[in-house]
Amino acid sequence: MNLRESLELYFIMGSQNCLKHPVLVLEEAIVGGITMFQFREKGTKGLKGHARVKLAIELQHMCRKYSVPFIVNDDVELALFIDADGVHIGQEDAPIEGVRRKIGGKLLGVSCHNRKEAGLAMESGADYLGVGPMFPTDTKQDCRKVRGPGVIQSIRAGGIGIPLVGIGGIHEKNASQVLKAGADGVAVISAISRNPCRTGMLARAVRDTLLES
Ligand code: FQP
Ligand code: MG
Repeated sequence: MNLRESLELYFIMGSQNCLKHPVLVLEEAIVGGITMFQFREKGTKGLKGHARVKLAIELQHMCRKYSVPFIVNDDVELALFIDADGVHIGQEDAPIEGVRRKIGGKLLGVSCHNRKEAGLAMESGADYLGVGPMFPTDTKQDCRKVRGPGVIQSIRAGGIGIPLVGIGGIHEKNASQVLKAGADGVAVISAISRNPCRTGMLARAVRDTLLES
């Protein structure tokens, strides 16, 4: 699968987002139709140390079983240690060029909030962008102000064509707005982690919108 296709329905989570065991949540999400996964174990409720690494490996094995790309959030050393498929970093994390040098050919995703950050991320070696927040969300406490799908239109209008997902407050009812604005896919945490049995509904909403356009 190429990267653009893998970004269609990008599921992000850690144990702090789940109401049952994260491995069960992930398998249900994969069966429901997610196309990429990001391990984001962080915050005061997140696992630490050995337990965190152990969970990462368990989730990575589940992804391998179904050939779903496995990305690590923030932690470049963990991604290298377990040989993940890639890393996702934000504007407040390590500098993009340095991470690119460390990870070689692994996938590199970068969070962006506007056209300027998107352009710089692309020049610095990002493979894909995560743009948001699209809508209000409670999942991330240190979240920036809501941009709306319009920021994706402005990034595309600015000539930035690399693979890109929208993130923040996305669910089956508003996903189509994000795709119609020019995203290749949507990234979600709560929409799936709190309700993995509904993954199929979201996957179909995304698929149908992409087929229409
Ligand atoms: N986009 C994506 C993705 N994944 C993310 N984790 C973020 C944006 C947010 O560093 P960041 O990244 O701003 O915050 P945090 O490390 O708390 O997640 F594109 F993959 F959907
Ligand atoms: Mg980060």
